[in-house]
Amino acid sequence: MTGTLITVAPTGAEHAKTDVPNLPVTLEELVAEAVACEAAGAAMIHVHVRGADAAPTLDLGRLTDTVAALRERTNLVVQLSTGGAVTDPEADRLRVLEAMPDSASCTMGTVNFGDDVFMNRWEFVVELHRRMRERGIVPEYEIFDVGQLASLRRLLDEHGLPAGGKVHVDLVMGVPGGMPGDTETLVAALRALPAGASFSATGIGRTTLPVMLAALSAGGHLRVGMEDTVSFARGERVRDNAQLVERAAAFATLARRPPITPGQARELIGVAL
Ligand code: KMH
Ligand code: ZN
Repeated sequence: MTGTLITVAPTGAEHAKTDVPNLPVTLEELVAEAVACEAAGAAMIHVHVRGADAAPTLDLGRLTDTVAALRERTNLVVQLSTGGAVTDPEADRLRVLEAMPDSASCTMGTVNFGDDVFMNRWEFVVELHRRMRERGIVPEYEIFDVGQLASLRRLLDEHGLPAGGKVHVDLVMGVPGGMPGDTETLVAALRALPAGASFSATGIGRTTLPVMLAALSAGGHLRVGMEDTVSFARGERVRDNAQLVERAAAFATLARRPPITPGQARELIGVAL
């Protein structure tokens, strides 16, 4: 694939609406952002939903409605987060799959997450992988630290390829407690990728641009969005998610790997057409 898959992660579970008023938290806000991001070059959306109080939730009804609305209004590959918020119980995180998205995230290990701990026990990871395969949902393996790539290779060796037969990894770099967001670490991670895997990368906060440029130069794909950064430049808040997608699309085009379409994204990661 010569183009660039741009995934938008518009909301996340960490930012509060009171701190970031333009964070999309209602279904209407989320769908409007998704439509604008698709027009700007995104092909996949990584979704966390919020409740009526704007707090993160894994409510199955809301997740199901969100998948339906995104499918109706966009052609984006719809990926639900099974990571949720650090406080979400495993059972709720597994239940996310019942909303039947095209894809879902699957984090490959436990990591310190700022002052919190993002728990991903081995048995839980295996269960996520198994249930996704059973339902034909394509995983995106989320990697917060380089050692988690060894766990991914173990998972594939012991439990086989995921639904769709392709392996797609997202390197989440620059989380305090995880791997740093720099070129040296990106290269180390690429050396540890399973053979034949495709990858995207995202840099949290001020690592956004260095990670984006390093990933592009290494032939990788990009994830951007207000889940990962709410500042566009020093002292300048992000206008909206489309602004981040537009910048990623511009860099990808300059690098002669322009954004791919949602159809090409399905082919890349193995989502049934
Ligand atoms: N919110 C983080 C604790 C994922 O979406 O799978 C986990 C996260 C990863 O965002
Ligand atoms: Zn997420």
